[in-house]
Amino acid sequence: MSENTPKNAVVTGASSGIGAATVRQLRRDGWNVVAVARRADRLTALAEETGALAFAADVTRDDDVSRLRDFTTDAFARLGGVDTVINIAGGARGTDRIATADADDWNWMYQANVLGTMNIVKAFLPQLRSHGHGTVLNLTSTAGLAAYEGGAGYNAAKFAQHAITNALRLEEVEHNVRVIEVAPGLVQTEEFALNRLGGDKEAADKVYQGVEKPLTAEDVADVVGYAVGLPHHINLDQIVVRPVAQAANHKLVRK
Ligand code: 8X3
Repeated sequence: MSENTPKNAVVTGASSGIGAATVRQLRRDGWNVVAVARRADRLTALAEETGALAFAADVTRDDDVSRLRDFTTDAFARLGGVDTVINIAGGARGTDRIATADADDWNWMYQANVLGTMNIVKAFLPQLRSHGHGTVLNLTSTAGLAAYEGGAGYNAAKFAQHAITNALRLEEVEHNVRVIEVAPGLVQTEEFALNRLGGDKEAADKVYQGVEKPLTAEDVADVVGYAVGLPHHINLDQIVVRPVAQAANHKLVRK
């Protein structure tokens, strides 16, 4: 590894799905990882399995984020400091149309996807700048690139997260901070659709029904690991990743 090869990462949303798969991928690739999520029990199991360090925190809470920053600073102090921040925490709640939109769901989605990303980036930017070869990767969604019926609240949050990713790339270029967006389409994880649909397993299963091969969390983690593992002067600005069966958000082949 050259001296500019990134190797010390913070990964949020690590308790399940793409976040947990990303922690596993990075550990396999030889990274030091601080894995972050609210659910301590799941994090502990992941830490035991992978050798990542676990830190339980809610990315929407300022005090949690400050404690996370301090913990990570200490953890990576003798390893060259944090060089990579991967924002995977977030998610969807509800599929209501605007006519019946639930403001609490919208508020939760804005907090988790947008303010959570902002809080984490803001907390670690001073260290990424002083490192000299920092990377931020934000996991957005194809829902942040095109709107769809029943998607408005999630679309609004993901369009916003996509926008702050673009602004960040412009703002931080003088500090040599690389900013990557990974925007997945249909990914079958244990929790995404279940959370969105209020725990209705049958409805969640229908989201993927008949789709020959939806993406898996591991597929997306593979892409994330590739993007952050590239030499630092290469910036994959935006990676859109879908299953082949999904030619566009609204064009999904079901057999
Ligand atoms: C998930 C993609 O199509 O469910 O972020 O909005 S979609």
